Amino acid sequence: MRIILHFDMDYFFAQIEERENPHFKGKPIIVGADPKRGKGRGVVATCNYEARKYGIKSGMPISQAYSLCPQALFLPVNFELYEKVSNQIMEIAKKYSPLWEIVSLDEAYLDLTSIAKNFTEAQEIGKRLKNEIFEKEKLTCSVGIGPNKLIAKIATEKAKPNGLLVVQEKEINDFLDPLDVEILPGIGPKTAQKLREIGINKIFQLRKLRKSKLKEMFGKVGERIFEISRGIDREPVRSRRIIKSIGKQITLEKDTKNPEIIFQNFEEILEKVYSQLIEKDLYFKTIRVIFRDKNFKTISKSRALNKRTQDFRVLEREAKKLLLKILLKEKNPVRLLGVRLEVS
Ligand code: DCP
Ligand code: MG
Ligand code: MG
Repeated sequence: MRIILHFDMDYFFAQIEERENPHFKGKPIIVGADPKRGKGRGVVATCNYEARKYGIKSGMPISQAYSLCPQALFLPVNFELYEKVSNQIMEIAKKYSPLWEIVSLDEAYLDLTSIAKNFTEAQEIGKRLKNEIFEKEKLTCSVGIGPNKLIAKIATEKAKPNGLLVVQEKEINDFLDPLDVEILPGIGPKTAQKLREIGINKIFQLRKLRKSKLKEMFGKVGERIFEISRGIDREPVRSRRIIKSIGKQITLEKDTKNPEIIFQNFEEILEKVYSQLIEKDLYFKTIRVIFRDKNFKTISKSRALNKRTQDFRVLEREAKKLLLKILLKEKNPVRLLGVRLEVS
């Protein structure tokens, strides 16, 4: 039997902005791209709960957010500040268990199995963690505690904002029953849509499906859905990130020497790699460009930066320099291009 705690900061970027500018409090605040009076491109990173009342959400086009609430305060993303605050919060959290896993800037798991005798004790630890983060950082978070990561994470979601929720093993079914299937990590909008088409919206309905039916509908993923709908999750809390590098390579449709085609493909690779980086909330320090010519001769060049970064402009600039260096020397048509980043 395990006891897992999950916490997630409330409206993280926007809450930090409120803390830094107390006179903003009570107003709708949107952090993200410049709305340029409704003509801006880019998206909402997050917004506070006042802004959420207007239907604004993370990932929404900033122009749409502007039309929903033009009077909101639109603020640029001050990533350095949020990262610094995040590090401080994680330092606090790590004191509560030697077994921790940071999931993103504002979210982590702590395995309390060897720390707390039971869920009552775990709840006390959760309260202390919330209080310490609030005392030291003047920021609220939500905490979920459960017998595994899946249940702990959903409990946090249901505790939001500024709450704490404990779900014990014996309470799993009652807890999950009334929730929408889409709250389950692993059930995205597409899977949910397929389920809705056969009249399944809530988890108690999902649980009535046989495993064979789920397999027939979703293949291998169906087995996983069978388990998560019952709150079964065996994933351990992992203290160290295992990802050491991320990358992408593509074989061109035809071997070519045309710089326009080469760079067009290269930009596509860069965008794909960058979105992996952001998705996993990683930083890169070394960039490697891989080149293979029509005779399968393979060359790679890399460059290490002074400091880890998440900046796309740095990636683009440095990767293109490396590619140019290779292209100046290699005269044969290109067959394959790739980019790999060493990350942390
Ligand atoms: N973020 C982002 N783009 C997204 C989602 C999130 O830039 N599409 C950033 C801004 C968030 C932070 O990551 O503040 C944490 O994401 P969360 O999903 O935890 O969302 P919030 O903390 O903003 O709100 P909540 O209270 O729902 O956790
Ligand atoms: Mg959050
Ligand atoms: Mg989060």
